[in-house]
Amino acid sequence: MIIQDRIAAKLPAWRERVQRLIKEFGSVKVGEVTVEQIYSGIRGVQINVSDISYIDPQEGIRIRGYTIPEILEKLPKAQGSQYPLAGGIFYLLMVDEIPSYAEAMEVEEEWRRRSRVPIYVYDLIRAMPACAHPMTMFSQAILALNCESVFAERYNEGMQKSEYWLATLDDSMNLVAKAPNIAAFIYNLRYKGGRQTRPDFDLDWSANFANMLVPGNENYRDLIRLFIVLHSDHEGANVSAHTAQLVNSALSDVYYSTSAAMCGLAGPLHGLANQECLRWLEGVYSRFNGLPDKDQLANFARDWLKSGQVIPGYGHPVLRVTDPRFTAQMIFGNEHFPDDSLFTLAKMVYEVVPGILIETGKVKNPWPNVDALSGAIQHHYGVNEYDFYTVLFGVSRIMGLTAQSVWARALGKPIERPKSLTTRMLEEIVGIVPVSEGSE
Ligand code: CMX
Repeated sequence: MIIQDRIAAKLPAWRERVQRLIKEFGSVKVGEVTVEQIYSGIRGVQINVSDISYIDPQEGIRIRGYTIPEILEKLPKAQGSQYPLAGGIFYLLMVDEIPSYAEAMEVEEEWRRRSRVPIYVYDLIRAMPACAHPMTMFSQAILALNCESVFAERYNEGMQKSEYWLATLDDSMNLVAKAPNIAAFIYNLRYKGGRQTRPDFDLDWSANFANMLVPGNENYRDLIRLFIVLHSDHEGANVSAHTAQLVNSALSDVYYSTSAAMCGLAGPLHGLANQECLRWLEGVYSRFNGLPDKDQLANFARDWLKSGQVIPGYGHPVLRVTDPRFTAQMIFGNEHFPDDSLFTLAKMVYEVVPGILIETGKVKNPWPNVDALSGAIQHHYGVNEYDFYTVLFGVSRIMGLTAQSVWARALGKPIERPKSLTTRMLEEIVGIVPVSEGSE
């Protein structure tokens, strides 16, 4: 398999770099942790190394060193399209090189061969109650696939540690290959009366996924090609990425770890924000019976904040500028449907809301993140069942999550085990209570 061969060729040098850091510089301090950081979501504490992607607060994400515009320009394009092949972004995430068209297509061909989803997964999804959120269905379906895990099987047979990454890669390829079929099945079962569109193996991976959701729409295929690139990875320490790393570090296979990551992505402060965004935009639209003017929107946003709620799609724990993934979607919308009503409203929100968030004096980043637009764009193509948006996000994010797992196992990362303290211990450390007997 092409990705396996390329990683294998790079591994000795990577292992040497990491081993040198641990052996020669293992005792060098990287940072310090404050009491405030412990109480505020271990914010900014460096807990992990991931070479797959990095977020610069002032610039946004770089995937394997490339910015979003560079990636969109350099990755090989699907035939007849100016948007990249998913096989190309996966290759970049995994191998750390921009692939040729032939290399990206080889990955896509491999996915095609692995794409069949066992019937029990569909049975499980069908058996879930009507109240189950699509993310619950998606996470459960991924978990059920654990029956197929190459890693679990080989581990039981006594696989060598040096081969963990190979089995993890095998599982990852299988999971990515099957994810679009599972997601489309959930969508059509939940919202389209169970009328499924069969996979079209003449289409590239993204276009095939798009076609199973919105059949026969070339522009929607391009949107999904773009969407997959934009959502594929966002550093190693956000909720879903960190969850996947933590679970996978216990040598739970990627079906366990990705399913767990999807549960984190399903939170309204993380991936569910795209669903919340569209709900918010629709709420504004119906409140004003159409587009408000800017003053009306500003007052609405102020009242919303006063009621104690967040404005979804705005803010970020790391970013301090407009998310370049938001900008890429804005360019797409302006090219394809500049006058769409919800898209126009989303643009107006971008002009008005940052100023309102700045007024609060507490929001560290008043600018939009990726979620501020993705729902409005899906809505344009008729995918207005916003409960489903985080599943779309999840299908793409599986690529980054699994790339991180493959490299973590390849570099021999051990099980994660940070340490927790008691409040009393912290009070002792800061010196406001005497050190108890028996403590140091
Ligand atoms: N609307 C209202 N208040 C906001 C806000 C927003 N969009 N963004 C931040 N704030 C508030 C916080 O709730 C916090 O208030 P309190 O001190 O009263 O608790 C204060 O501003 C400071 O927060 P921050 O340091 O600027 O932001 P955090 O790192 O704590 O939180 C995030 C980041 C994304 C959870 C937050 O900005 C938010 O809730 N945004 C809306 C939801 C959203 O868009 N999430 C998607 C994130 C993208 C992703 O998952 O990758």
